[in-house]
Order: sequence, then structure tokens, then C-alpha cells
Amino acid sequence: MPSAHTGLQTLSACLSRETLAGSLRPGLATVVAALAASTQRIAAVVGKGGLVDILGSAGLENVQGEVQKKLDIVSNEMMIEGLSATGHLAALASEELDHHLPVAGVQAAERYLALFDPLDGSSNIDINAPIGTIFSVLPAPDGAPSDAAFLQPGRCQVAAGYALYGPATQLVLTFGQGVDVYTLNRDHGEYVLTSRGVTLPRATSEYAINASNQRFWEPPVQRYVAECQAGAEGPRGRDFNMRWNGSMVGDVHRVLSRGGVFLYPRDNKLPRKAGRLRLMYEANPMALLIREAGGLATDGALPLLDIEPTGLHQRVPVVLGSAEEVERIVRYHADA
Ligand code: P6P
Repeated sequence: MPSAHTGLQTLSACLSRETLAGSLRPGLATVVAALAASTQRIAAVVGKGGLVDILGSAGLENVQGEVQKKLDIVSNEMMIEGLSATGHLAALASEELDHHLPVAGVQAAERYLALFDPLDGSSNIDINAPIGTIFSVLPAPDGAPSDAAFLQPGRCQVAAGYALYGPATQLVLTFGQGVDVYTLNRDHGEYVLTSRGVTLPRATSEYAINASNQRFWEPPVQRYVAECQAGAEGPRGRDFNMRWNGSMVGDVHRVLSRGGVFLYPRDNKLPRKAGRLRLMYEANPMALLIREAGGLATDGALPLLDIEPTGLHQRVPVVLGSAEEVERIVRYHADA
């Protein structure tokens, strides 16, 4: 059913159509609808900015040892609340929770696990720059939920996506059959389909990396970025552009929208950390989206979706985006 207001397909209509067609399981549609509704509620709060008491630090630390922003806590509570009554979620995991959280009342045979970073890019909150919510859905194994039940490789995800709270609020979603983009019609409180079957170009001249870490990078990344910076006079024979959002959702959305390569590589700034980004609820959902859009996503060597997880909050190096550039970076790692 198109929206009465825009004529565009609403998210709920798309989910219903795919469910009736048998290409989407009804329980998964229910879980994704609840995820989307939760992001709408977060978008409404984010959009208020300094008008309500949600900016600044909450003065608490999360399991990552990161100081939590007030909006980190509020958005996490909104995600938990919004996922509490689907009847199809056995448990959830969040960047803001040390361990998994069982969800009461799951009776259905069709059971899932939801993982999320409720507010990605927290450092952007107080400067009104892009932030987002990243989510991933896994099948729930039989038996009582546990942290270990979540430790499935990214290729097992049955749905993944993010909401980007920018000038427009957009929901980017995949069920493993391509990537669709929905834009929130704020006047009528519904997501409407605005791009279907998003793909990204194999070639690009745009890269994204936090260049302030340059002295800590491993040689393959040093080489790749130096060649990009050498531009037309260098071995690449063309100039490159660089962008850095400070929010993975913002950078990945640009890569999905016009191509590019995003790197948060392993660095020796904190050698005990394998990278900055978390595998289960940042790297894996983004890797599924990028694969479904025709790109590649690796840790520099292995496809991210094939990594066997060892911990709910484990970190991983991330290189993702346009295939030609990711393949080059993987070659440089192999040659090292
Ligand atoms: P840096 C945000 O905190 C985040 O987890 C990602 O969204 C983002 O890509 C990265 O960290 C930014 O890291 O080192 O630039 O602050």
C-alpha cells in the first residue's frame, strides 16, 4: 500500500508484501518493524538537540570504558523498550550492556537475537553532526540465551541495517537480498522507500580514515594512504579525496551512496586492541550491507563476514567499500 501522503511505498507495506510473498518470515518482519519504530523514536529525541536535556556526558562509563553521553543511555533504553514485545526475540545485545539481555515473553518458534549500537558517533552529538543506530539480527539457537549464542559469524545475519540521523533520517536495510533505503516522512511518522537495490561502484577516488593515527598504522595502510595522497604524480596516477565523519554510520552511508573506501585499521596506538570498531554490532552489519551492495568488507585480510567471533564486544580492523580499492588494500597486506 503506498503512503497516502507521498505515494511512495511505506516500510510497513514493503514488509507486508515480502511476508505475503513468502520471501520474508513474519517474525523477522515483526522484529525489523520494531527496530525501525525504535529508530523513529530516537530520531524524534535527537532532533530536539539542546531543547531537551539530552546533550553532554552522563558521567558514566560503558563496558568499552567509554564515557557515556546522555543520549547513549536514552537511545539504548529506547531500543530495549521497543524490542521488548515482538514475541520473536529471545535476547538482545548492546554496545551499552556488558552482557546479553534475555527478552521475556518469546513463545514463537521463529526466534531471533538482536544486536545494536544504539547511538553510533556519540562524539558528534554535541556538535549536531551525523549520528546513527546500527543493528543486526541473528537466528536464535535453541535453548536458553547466552552471550555465546550471539557468537555467530556475520554471514549468519538474517537482517542488518542502520538509521542515519542527519538532515534527513534514513533507514538502510538488508535481508541478504539487496539494500533498500527508506526516508522518514516526519510529517506523517512513517519510513517510505526512496532507493531500492542500492549498489556502489567498483572504482572510487575517495577514502575515509582518521589521518591523525597515521604514525600508528601498519605498513600496508601507510603505503595505501601515501599513494592516495601522492595523487596524479604518484603511482595511482590520479588525485584522491578524503572524508572523515567521526561516525561510522555517516561514512558508510556516503560509501553506499557514491562509493569510496572506509578504513579503521589495526594500529599500534593501543596494541592490545585489534582495532577500534566492534565486530558484532558495527563491522558485521555494515559488512553485510556493503556485500549486498556489491562492495567488499575485510579486516585487511579476511572477509569480515567470515570471522568467527570470540567475544560480544570484540574489536576488529575494518576496511570496506568499493571492491577495487579493498582488493588493493588486501593485496598490500598479503605482500607485507
Ligand atoms: P575516531 C564512533 O565513536 C566510532 O565508534 C565510529 O562510529 C567512528 O567511525 C569511529 O568511532 C571514530 O573514531 O578515532 O575518529 O574518534
